[in-house]
Amino acid sequence: MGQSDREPLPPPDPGLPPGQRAQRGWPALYYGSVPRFNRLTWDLQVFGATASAEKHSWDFAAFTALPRATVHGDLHCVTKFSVLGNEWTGVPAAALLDLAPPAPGVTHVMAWAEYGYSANLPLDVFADGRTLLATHRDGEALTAEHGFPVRLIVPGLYAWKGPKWLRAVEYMRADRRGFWEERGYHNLADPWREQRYSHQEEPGDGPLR
Ligand SMILES: Nc1nc2c(c(=O)[nH]1)N[C@H]1C(S)=C(S)[C@@H](COP(=O)(O)O)O[C@H]1N2
Ligand SMILES: [Mo]
Repeated sequence: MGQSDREPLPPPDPGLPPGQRAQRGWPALYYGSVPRFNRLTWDLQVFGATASAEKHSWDFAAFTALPRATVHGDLHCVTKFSVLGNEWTGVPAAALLDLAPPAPGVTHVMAWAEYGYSANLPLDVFADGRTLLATHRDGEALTAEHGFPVRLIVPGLYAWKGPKWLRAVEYMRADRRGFWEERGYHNLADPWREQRYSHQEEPGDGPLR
């Protein structure tokens, strides 16, 4: 019997990336302060190099009606703790890309949060089926300090790549560094390769600072 005749095996538990330790509970970590949510003024925007050249936006009611999915994803903080075994529910980034298609030539996105926090991602990472605009963890709505009403979850990367209090996604035709990537953290942030700091970057890993 050939390999292709077998039932696919479930993916193995990836465990802890090098240099990380499992954290009990769920600490909240953020730069600055927790923004206050205002249902009347909140929106989520997609701007930059969209296919239509128009900005897209959803108010809170419209955002709540978007397609939803659940993914499993560990949260690896670059300060070396990992919160394992989370189940996230929210809007797949891929669904946002369908609703607000990028123009040809878009290679990266910038995810923007309240107060100007930002994180850059390659478009293919953003489009990955596990990347989620998460509203719930383990079935419960995010609390304010964990990003209510919505945060980005990028399970394969260090957690700073997932802005809490997400407000916008910018489509870009070239890479540009986000908040921590400008302040000494690695442009790519793969925890399995321990890409923690920008001094570890190889030529081509990111734009010059
Ligand atoms: N808006 C915003 N999002 C953010 C941060 C932040 O400072 N501001 N910190 C990041 C970092 S470094 C980590 S480790 C995770 C922490 O998520 P948690 O507080 O829910 O554990 O949020 C990420 N998202
Ligand atoms: Mo972090």
